Amino acid sequence: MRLKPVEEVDVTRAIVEAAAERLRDIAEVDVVVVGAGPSGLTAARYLASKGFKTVVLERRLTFGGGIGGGGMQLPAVVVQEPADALLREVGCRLTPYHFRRHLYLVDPAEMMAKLATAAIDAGARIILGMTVEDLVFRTFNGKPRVKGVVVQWSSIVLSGLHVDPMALKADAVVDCTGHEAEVLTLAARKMPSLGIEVRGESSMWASRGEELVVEKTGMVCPGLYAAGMAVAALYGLPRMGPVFGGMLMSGKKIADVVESTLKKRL
Ligand code: 48F
Repeated sequence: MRLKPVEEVDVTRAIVEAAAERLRDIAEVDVVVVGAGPSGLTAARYLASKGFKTVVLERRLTFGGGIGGGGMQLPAVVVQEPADALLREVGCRLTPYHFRRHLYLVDPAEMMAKLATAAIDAGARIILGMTVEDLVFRTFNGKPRVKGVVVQWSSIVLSGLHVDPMALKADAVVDCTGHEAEVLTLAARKMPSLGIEVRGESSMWASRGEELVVEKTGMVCPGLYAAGMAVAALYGLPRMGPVFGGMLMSGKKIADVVESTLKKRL
């Protein structure tokens, strides 16, 4: 079968029109999730399935965050019960580890692909190659409240050129940027009155880190939330290595927290 002819200019027009429509659509959303790692993709899936207009902004041109690196680049990661259920929901195949039956092995490529597919199928948008470089805020009774994000194409950021960024409006911004907690760090630096202090994660204690990261997942200040390793960085919790149950459960929890906060404001 022969491929149909393609006019270059049609490709150009089609992309420009589609991109303009998409960018206009995400200019104002309910929730911006920053980072398409395991916590961000899981948060986005649950938020979108709850009916929130959700966009995930990811700096790189791929989704998955730290999943793809497996454990020291060996192509497997571990998830523990009961978080295995969250991967089964998206169709991941899990192999029980024979020595500890509550631990399961997952293929990183499958996990990345299926978490992202599930988020997109639930209605979330994922924009790749976009960096969140600042926040939008307003003050209420003298206190700052986060109202959106300032974004730039990652390629522009990497170029070092001075190109003004643009802003997206959101009722909730969720920092899922991982170990660096980038959004929380810039909020701490630029809005000291918020009283945010990013302590940086501590050394490894997998089980404790997993437990605490889920427990501490939540709202950080009005309009700004944290999930995944950003929570560990914020509160100085132990790191955990290539165990992902806590990231998934944290993503699920933040969707519930955002839902209850936004509903209260209605
Ligand atoms: O690092 P990442 O996977 O964060 P996570 O969801 O999961 C952590 C685990 O992968 C692993 C672990 C498990 O125990 O320790 O490390 O907390 O994904 C974070 C994503 O955020 C993107 C970054 O490229 C990555 O894909 N990101 C970081 N800063 C920005 C950003 C930014 N300013 N704007 C947009 N994306």
